[in-house]
Amino acid sequence: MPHWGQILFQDAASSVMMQLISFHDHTLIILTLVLTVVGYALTILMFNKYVNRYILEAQTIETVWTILPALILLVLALPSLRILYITDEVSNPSLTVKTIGHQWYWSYEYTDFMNVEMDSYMTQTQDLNPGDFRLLEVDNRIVVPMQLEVRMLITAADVLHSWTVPSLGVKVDAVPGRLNQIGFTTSHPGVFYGQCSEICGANHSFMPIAMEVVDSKSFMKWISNFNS
Ligand SMILES: *[C@@H]1O[C@H](CO)[C@@H](O)[C@H](O)[C@H]1NC(C)=O
Ligand SMILES: [Cu+2]
Repeated sequence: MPHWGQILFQDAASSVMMQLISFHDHTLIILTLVLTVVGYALTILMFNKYVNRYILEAQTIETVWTILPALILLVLALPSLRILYITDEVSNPSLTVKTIGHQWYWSYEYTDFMNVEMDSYMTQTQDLNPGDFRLLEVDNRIVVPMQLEVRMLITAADVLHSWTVPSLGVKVDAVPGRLNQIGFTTSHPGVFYGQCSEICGANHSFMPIAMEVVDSKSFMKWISNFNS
């Protein structure tokens, strides 16, 4: 949940998001370094009239300023690729949930539990309770057990949507006729919010995602209520 004026990421609720935040900080440090060095060189150049007699055919400096940027790019690219592959990994999920984007709501199916199904519509502003978050609250939250790997299968029934939970580091396109997959493991219980992230029509802004992460006992209790 972001707060007013927040400029950085939401608190991480999964290990992937922790790594993404670390990567962001790492990139920002390198960016600052480059900006400082280039800024220093430019300033120095502007404030004196000297010229270098050996500026042409200067093999040494040209070697240095070719190799150095290449190394910097490598230091940015390798961790980025590593996280890309970690994000895609679905190794041993304990639960599969399927979500379908519709105009304009999400529906969820728990295929491991006799296909429990539900629609998840945004709570209208006039129906909010005190303390609720406007445009983020839904009537049926998706519930998942914490600290267990969950496999999400994501698709759409009509147009493109995108299922997104920023604090988990998850954003997956929901494409009609295609089943996308993502795995995530939450680190702690809580309610995590997201919003559809692919312009999908008039009510695109009004199909939020609210995910409740609870311990597995509470999850089993919640899911068994559907079958009774
Ligand atoms: C968008 O949602 C509002 C509120 O639920 C509804 O009144 C309106 O008809 C919807 N817009 C369209 C184009 O369906
Ligand atoms: Cu949308």
